[in-house]
Amino acid sequence: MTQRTLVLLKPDAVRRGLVGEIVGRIERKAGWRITALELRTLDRATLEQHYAEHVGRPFYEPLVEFMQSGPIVALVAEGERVIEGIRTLAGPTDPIAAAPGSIRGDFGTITRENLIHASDSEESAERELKLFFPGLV
Ligand code: FUP
Repeated sequence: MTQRTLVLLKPDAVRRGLVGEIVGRIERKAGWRITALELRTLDRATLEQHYAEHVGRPFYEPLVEFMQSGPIVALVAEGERVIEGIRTLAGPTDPIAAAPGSIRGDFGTITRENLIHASDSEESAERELKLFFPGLV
């Protein structure tokens, strides 16, 4: 089943020079392709929509601040079961709980700065792709 998903490489990943490392892991999966990629700094309005489900949680404000703290890389990846697949490459939200070999497990320590966002379902992917790449057909 070919799918499309939205990936964000967060400001910590860009600051630490890990873009190539993370994009390389996505590219190396057989048959997956990057079909859009852009470095950009996010505004609050975009982040409020992106993280709408977390409004009111204690980590929400620091998360939105952090996500505006520097440029991010937004990309679209396409391929066989890519939604579930990139979530597996990323590992769970808490990088200390994430297995070595996963992106968060290999490079992260604290939950807020966990390097990567990837859509968690087909519904989220559709919504997030529209938000970040509205021109995409
Ligand atoms: P994930 O789907 O793994 O990206 O994680 P969530 O959608 O649950 O959370 C989104 C982001 O909020 C995380 F990537 C980091 C941040 N967060 C915190 O800072 N603290 C928490 O306790 C939970 C999430």
